[in-house]
Amino acid sequence: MARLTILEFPDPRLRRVAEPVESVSDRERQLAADMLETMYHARGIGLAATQVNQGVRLLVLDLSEDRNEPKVFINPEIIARSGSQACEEGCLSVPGIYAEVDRADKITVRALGLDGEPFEMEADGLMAVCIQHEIDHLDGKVFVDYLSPLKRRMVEKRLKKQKQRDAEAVA
Ligand code: GNR
Ligand code: NI
Repeated sequence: MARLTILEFPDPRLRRVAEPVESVSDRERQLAADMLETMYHARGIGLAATQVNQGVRLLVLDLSEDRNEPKVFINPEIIARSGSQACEEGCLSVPGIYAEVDRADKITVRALGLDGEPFEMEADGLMAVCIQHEIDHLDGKVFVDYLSPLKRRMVEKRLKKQKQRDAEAVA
């Protein structure tokens, strides 16, 4: 297993649209294991392959308290959605920034598992938010895209300042 580097907004590589996996192989199983290790280390509840610079439609998540219920979705598709909810979102690619986003409240997602077999799952609450957030990453979208242009500029400024401070601290 290996920990991977998480790209940070506004890295243009976060804008790439990921390609479907043609057949699930050891390559995808290794990537999923590395992404889970990366996600657990960063204390996130989800991670999309786009965030670790891999252009394939694969995401991982674990919303359990004990961090022992990893889930892997390959070529995920939302096949039904209903209702709406507003959730305060964060993102490992936008560190330290939190903002409310409106999403569907209930979804049904279809995907392939690590065994290559299709499955369907219903999700609501935070699980539904997380799956929508991760599929957005696979489509080159980041949650700050939903903010007003003004708020988004404030986020960009804050991240730039933080990066400068980080660089000065190392120097
Ligand atoms: O760790 C994460 N927490 C989170 C909280 C509210 C809504 C979405 C998320 S996903 C995020 C991890 C991440 O950036 N996944 O892409
Ligand atoms: Ni994210």
